[in-house]
Amino acid sequence: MKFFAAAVLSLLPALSVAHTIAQRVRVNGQDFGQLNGIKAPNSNNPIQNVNDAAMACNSNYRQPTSTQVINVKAGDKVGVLWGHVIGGAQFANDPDHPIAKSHKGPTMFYMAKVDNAGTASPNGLKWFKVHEDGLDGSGQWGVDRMINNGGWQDFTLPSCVAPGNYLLRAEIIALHSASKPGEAQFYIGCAQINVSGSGTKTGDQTVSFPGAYSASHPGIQVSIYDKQGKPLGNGTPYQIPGPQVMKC
Ligand SMILES: [Cu+2]
Repeated sequence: MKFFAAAVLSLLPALSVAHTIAQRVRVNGQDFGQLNGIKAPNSNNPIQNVNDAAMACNSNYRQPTSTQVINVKAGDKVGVLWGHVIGGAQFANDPDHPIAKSHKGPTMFYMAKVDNAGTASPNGLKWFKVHEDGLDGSGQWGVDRMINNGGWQDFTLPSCVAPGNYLLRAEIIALHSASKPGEAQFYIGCAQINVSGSGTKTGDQTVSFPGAYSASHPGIQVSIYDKQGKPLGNGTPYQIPGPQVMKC
C-alpha cells in the first residue's frame, strides 16, 4: 500500500504536464492549417490565476504570429483544434492528446469586436459569450465531447452577430484538481475572424478578461467527483462561469 501511494505520487508531476494548446481553425469543416488565423502560446501550460492578463488570449506567443483573418459568415459552424503540443500529439498514441482524459470541465467560446483581428491587442476588450458546453445528465463534459471530436471544439456562430472583425476566444477549464483554490486550469486560445452577414448584435452582456471570473465561483472552485470518486459531477448541477450565452 505504501509503495502504491508513493508510486502514484511520483506520477503526479508527469500528469501535471498533460496540457493542451489551441492551434487550428476550421469553418464548415474547412481546416485553415496550423497556426493560421490563431495565435498560440509557446507553452501548453494552463493559466491558474483568474486575474492574469493572459486570461484574455493567453501569452508568450510562438513567433512569428499569424496576422491572417479568417472569413466566416454568421450562421457558419466554426471550430478550434486543441492538441497536446503544437502539431498535435507529442508522440504516436500519445494518451494526453488532445488533452489528458482526466481534464474534465466545460468548453466555451467568447467573441470581442475589434478593428483588425490580425493585429488587435486582446487587452481591454468587451467579450460576449457565444457558446458553452458543460456537464450533461450522463456525466459527460464539454472536454469529453472535444476529445471524442478529435480535439475540435465547434459551435455555430449566431446568425445575429454584426459583421466585422472579432477575436474568437476558445476556452477549456480543466477541473480535475479544482476542489482546492487556484487549481482550476484555464486553457485559452484566440482565433482571428471576419464575420459577414446581416446581423446587428455585438453582445447583450459583455465582460472583461481578466475580470469575468472569480476564483471562488462554484464552477471554478469545485469538486467534480461523485461518492465513488468518478468525475461525473458531485450531484448538484455544474454551473459554467461567465455571462449568459448571447441569444438572437
Ligand atoms: Cu494539464
